This record gives sequence, C-alpha cells and structure tokens, in this order.
Amino acid sequence: MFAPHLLEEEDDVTIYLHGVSNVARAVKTILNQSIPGKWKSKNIDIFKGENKSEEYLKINQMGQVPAISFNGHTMNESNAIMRFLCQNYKLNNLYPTDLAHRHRVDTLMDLQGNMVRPQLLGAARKLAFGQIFSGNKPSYEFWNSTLAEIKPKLE
Ligand SMILES: N[C@@H](CCC(=O)N[C@@H](CS)C(=O)NCC(=O)O)C(=O)O
Repeated sequence: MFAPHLLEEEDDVTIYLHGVSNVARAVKTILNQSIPGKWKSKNIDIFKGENKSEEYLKINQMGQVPAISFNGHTMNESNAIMRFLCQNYKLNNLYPTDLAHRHRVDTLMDLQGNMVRPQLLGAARKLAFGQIFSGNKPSYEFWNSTLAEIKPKLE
C-alpha cells in the first residue's frame, strides 16, 4: 500500500493557494477528483508577501504556492503533490500504472514545469513590462513567437 504512514481514517487535507496560481489550480483539480468536498483551503496572498512569512516558510521553505498539509505532513511542488494524490487515491485513469503510459504523463508534466511554464511566464512578463514602461499598447509579437516555438515541441 502506498505511503501507509500517511493513512488516517479520514484524510485531513489543506491546500495553500492563491487565485493567480495556475499550478495551485491544477492541484485543486486533482483534490476534487480525489476527495471531493473533503479538503480545505487557505489563501496565501502572494501580492502581500504572505508566502515569505515565517509561518508559511515552515510549510513551504521555497516560499511558493501551492503546498498541501496531508494528515499533518506538509508537501510542496505541484507536480509531486499531484503524483502523490493520484497514487494515494488510485486515480489510475489520470496517472496510469502502465509504465510506458505513465512515462508519457511524466514527460508532459516535466515539460510543462521545466519548459512551457517558464517560457510563457517570461513572455507574459515581457509583454506586461513592455506596456508599463512604454505606455504603448503591448506588442504580441514576442508572445506569438514564444507560442510558435513551444507548440511543435509538444506535438
Ligand atoms: N515549481 C513550483 C512553482 C510554484 C510557483 O511558481 N508558485 C508561484 C505562484 S504560481 C509563487 O508562489 N510565486 C511567489 C514567489 O515565488 O514569490 C510548483 O510547481 O509548485
């Protein structure tokens, strides 16, 4: 049985999140598949720096959302949390037990975390800052070229 030391009669799960966080939303989606209606959430206002507070750094020393508390154990890194939840709650349709299929899912998750997300965040920041400093309408050229670069790699 997976992680037997984490098992309780009824799991006590809290997710720490913020509305702007796409990776927190991904974990929420998996929680809804795992224990719908049975998890709690706590908003961490990253715009007010709550993610860098002494209290929150004890939950996630990287000072980022999401994190979860699972029966008193804290866990971070969205992909690692989602893999844990899928295995713990046997969501085999989302995280296949067949190793070749699982490898495909892992590949896409790693590409999302290591390549797609950083590139899109970089492009979005460039777009926003360009507009703030020039006062002009943003140019979508860089955004579109980033998308064009990423897309074929995922096909
Ligand atoms: N690799 C991390 C990334 C988490 C992340 O970048 N979180 C952002 C919100 S989407 C955050 O907390 N930013 C605040 C900061 O880094 O100060 C994961 O997948 O959990």
